[in-house]
Amino acid sequence: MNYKKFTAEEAASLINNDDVISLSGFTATGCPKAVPTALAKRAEAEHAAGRPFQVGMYTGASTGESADGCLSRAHAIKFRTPYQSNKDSRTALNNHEMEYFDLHLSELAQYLRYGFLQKPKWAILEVCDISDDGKAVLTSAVGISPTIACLADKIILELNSYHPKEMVGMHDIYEPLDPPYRREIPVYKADDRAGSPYVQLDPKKIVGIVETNLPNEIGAFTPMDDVTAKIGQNVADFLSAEMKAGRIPKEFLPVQSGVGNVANAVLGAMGSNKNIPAFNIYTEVIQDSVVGLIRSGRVKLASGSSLSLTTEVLNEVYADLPFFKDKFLLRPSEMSNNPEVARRIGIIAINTALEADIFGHVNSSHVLGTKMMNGIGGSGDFCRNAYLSIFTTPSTAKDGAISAIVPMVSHFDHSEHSVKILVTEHGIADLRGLSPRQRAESIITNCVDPSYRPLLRDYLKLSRSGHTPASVASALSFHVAFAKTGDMRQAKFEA
Ligand code: 0RQ
Repeated sequence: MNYKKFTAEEAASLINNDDVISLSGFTATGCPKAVPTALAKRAEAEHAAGRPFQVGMYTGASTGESADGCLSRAHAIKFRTPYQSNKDSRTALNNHEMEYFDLHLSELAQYLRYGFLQKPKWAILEVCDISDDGKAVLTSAVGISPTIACLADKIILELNSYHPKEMVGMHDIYEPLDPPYRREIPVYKADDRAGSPYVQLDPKKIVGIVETNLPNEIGAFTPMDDVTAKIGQNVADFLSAEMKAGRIPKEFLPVQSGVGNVANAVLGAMGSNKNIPAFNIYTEVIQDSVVGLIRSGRVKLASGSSLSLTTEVLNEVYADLPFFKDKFLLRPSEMSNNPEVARRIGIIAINTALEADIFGHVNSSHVLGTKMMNGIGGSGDFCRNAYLSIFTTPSTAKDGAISAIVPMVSHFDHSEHSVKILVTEHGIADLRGLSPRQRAESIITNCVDPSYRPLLRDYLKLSRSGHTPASVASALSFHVAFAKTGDMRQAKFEA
């Protein structure tokens, strides 16, 4: 191999204050780890010497402890997009220590190509193999790698031997042309391939390679409890009834499933429901439950932007690569989350809400209106364009002191026009074809925790006129009550 080998510290020493870096990966998988960690140490040393040191940072989605975590603690990030889910980066952005902007994940690659955002100087990519003519095999995620590899002035590679070179062929690397030359992405079924198994790099841009052997940093899921199990069962029962009614074709449709504990449980429940035939997944993050479903034959193929698997489960996949290799397709986020593809292939989108309101608006990103949790991620890419868009949430949080269903969402991500089905552990509100008044009735009856139903019915009585019976004076009364008393059940309404 002709490329220079160097240490992570030597690589980090090339990056200057105010540079813009961009990383491979999508969630805490497939991301470089050694160079960002060395960069955080460099930032700390620069700060200790009284010099400023901060970089702008683009990634496919979130990253893990060795990028978002240590760089946030080192106060080394000036601006950041499009998604995060790390405790320290959440703290930093909620404390205004970094400028963060949330973006639909499918949009970042084209935003960069269109010149809407500052061009990255550096692309730092995790690969499992690289040829002398620049053919790079990515590891367990793709994200925005093909785009940043093209746009960045310089490339640093982390050649991570934790990931087997034999995974070549699992990736489908494709970048669309930009308007006015763009054509449709040629994916007509979840398992269609459109691109190449590797990312073509310009060898002249590769400044060096850091050799590593480091696992991903995906945290464990909380075990399924009664509430998540019931939500999963409700979704599975609903989909099976839709099939019986002829509203989902008998072959079934590709499933997109969001991030987190609830989403993991929902997929598990769908796999156990024998009325639902074996299905394909067309999603962004492939989580643990999918691996078991592939083994049992309940999932035929999973296309996504990342294997967001815990280390134990990823090791299981790597140990049995001949079996799994043709059952996963890893694609750029611009392709996995593409609205055009989602609409064409008829995705059943299942995402998790933090909060929903009685009219069907959803907040996926902000706790109590102001504090960012993770971000919108890909939920907006899918829900607006899905064949059927389902949002799930436990009906309450914090031992019942918070109702996840409120008079009006405290932050707005997905509108009543995109949210078709709402599911909690109590039941299913099918909002298709309902007016705002009917939606409110359906959500209160089927989804709201019984301890909040009378309050929400009282709220609805406040406004007797108008198409949407909202009360401007009391719309955020649940949130006000929580701020004042620590319990939304103490809400008081103004006429
Ligand atoms: O807090 O951890 O302190 O107990 O929120 O709640 O029930 O564990 O939910 O792990 O399934 O994540 C929306 C965050 C759900 C995730 C979200 C508190 C609750 C708990 C987490 P604790 P759960 P999950 C694909 C698509 C947006 C992006 C997306 C997410 C914590 O699914 O980030 O969908 N989605 N992307 O107590 C205050 C409320 C609350 C609340 C729950 N109403 N108010 N706190 N909590 N409801 C992926 C990608 O895009 C990459």
